[in-house]
This record gives sequence, C-alpha cells and structure tokens, in this order.
Amino acid sequence: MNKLSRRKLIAAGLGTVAGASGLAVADGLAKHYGLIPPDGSGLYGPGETLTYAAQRVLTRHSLAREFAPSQISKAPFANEVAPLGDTFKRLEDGGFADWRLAVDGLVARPGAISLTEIKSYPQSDHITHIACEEGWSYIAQWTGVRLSHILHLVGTLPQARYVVYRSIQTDWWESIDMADALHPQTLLSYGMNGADMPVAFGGSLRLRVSRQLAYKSVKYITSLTVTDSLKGFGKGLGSASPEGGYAWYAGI
Ligand SMILES: Nc1nc2c(c(=O)[nH]1)N[C@H]1C(S)=C(S)[C@@H](COP(=O)(O)O)O[C@H]1N2
Ligand SMILES: [Mo]
Repeated sequence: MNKLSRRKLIAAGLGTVAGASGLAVADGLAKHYGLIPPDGSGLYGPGETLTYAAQRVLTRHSLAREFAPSQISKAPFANEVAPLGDTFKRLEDGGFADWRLAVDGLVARPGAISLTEIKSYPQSDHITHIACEEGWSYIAQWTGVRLSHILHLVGTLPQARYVVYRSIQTDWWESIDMADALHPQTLLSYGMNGADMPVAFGGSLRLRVSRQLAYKSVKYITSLTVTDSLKGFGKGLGSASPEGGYAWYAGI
C-alpha cells in the first residue's frame, strides 16, 4: 500500500472515531507520519495502523490504571524463559554489580550506565496490571527509574522517534515510540513488590511498558538505541514481535 492510500485509510478511520468534522484534522495528523507503525505495510498493516493511530490521537497522555497495595497478586505467574547462559550466570553470581545498560544512537552523551548508578536515580513505582497475550495476567508493584530520566541524562536529540531496547537474550528486542518512552509509567525496573526484581521476572533490569501487553516488557535489558527510523533494525518491522506474527504496537 502506498503512502497516500494509507493516509486516506487513517483519515477515514480516525474520522469515524472523531466524527465527520474530525476528518480534516485526522488527515493533517496522519500526514505528520508518527501515526503509521513500523509494521503498517504487511497483511494486517491497515488494522495495525488504525489501532495505533487512533490510540495515539486519543490516549497519548493517558495513564495505565493503578491499583491499591491490597490488590497485588499473591502468586504472580512468571512466564518461562529460555536458558539465560553463562554470561548471565556470571553477572547474577556477582549480584549484578557488573550489569551495564549501554545507551547509544541519537543521544548527545552515549555510554554505559551501571546498575548501581541506575539505582541511585530518582525512584518511581506503580502498581499495575500486566497481561500476556496468551491469557494470564497479574497485578504487581514495579519499582525503578523512569526511562524518561535516562533519556534526559543522555540528551536525546530532537529527531528521536523511537527507543529500541534489547535483552541479554538476543532474540528479545523491542521498540516503542517517544510517547511511550517518555511516559511516566514506563520504568527501567529493578524492583518488584518491594524486593529486588526476581530473575524469573526479569531481574536485574526489565523495561516495564505499562500501557502495552506483557511481551513489550522485555526482561534482562542490556542496551537502548534512540533512533529516528526502525528500518535498520532486524527486518525493519520495529521489533522481534512482528517478525513472529505479533503486532509491534500492543496497546491496552
Ligand atoms: N527477555 C525476555 N523478555 C520477555 C520474555 C522472554 O521470554 N524473554 N517473555 C515476554 C512475554 S511473551 C511475556 S507474556 C512476559 C511475561 O512476563 P512475566 O514472566 O512477568 O509473566 O515477558 C515478556 N518479556
Ligand atoms: Mo506473552
């Protein structure tokens, strides 16, 4: 599908949501481009585009629902992960003291940040619901530093549109747009339910993306890349998920 017809499609979809008078506004917004997801050109592309565009226009600043401490799930379910390997084991044995988060791409000050430094930054927490696309879910308290804090520290350049994030498990990598990256509930999380993040849940460092399905909350985060385009990453669909048949944008 070419850019023009995609744009018309977005305008029509948003027009339906916003009412006929919203059509011109919607078309203008779609022209701005941020409304076409990286996996928006495949078989399910038109659907993904409408979902993403409508959510971005309507819910850009909304918060994921937060719960009371009494609602925290007593037995949260940790999805099994593939064996973590020798490098992880060595880092775990050292209490993750040598865990590093590399940050590069469109930033003024690229570098590597230690877990100790990350823990010294202003701490945020929230109690939110995390849901796997396969059906289970739980409520937990997540503690960490806002991703926005890290992005401000390294000096994100104005062209930045996405943040790519990777796990020590190299087949797990994802990206989010700046609306989610700068969102106050998006945390580089090292604590869960008042304790250190258990390894099964992504310790030492998990990116908790609270407004999307659980598969966007990647465990064992080792690096971030700030970029203006996702074309050069993997197959150019934005993350590993669309390469495996899941939507890049998994908003809830
Ligand atoms: N590194 C890594 N991150 C991951 C996964 C994984 O296997 N490896 N699984 C994802 C999927 S599909 C889900 S549903 C959630 C599971 O989170 P939970 O173990 O807290 O339930 O983690 C996501 N993050
Ligand atoms: Mo999942």
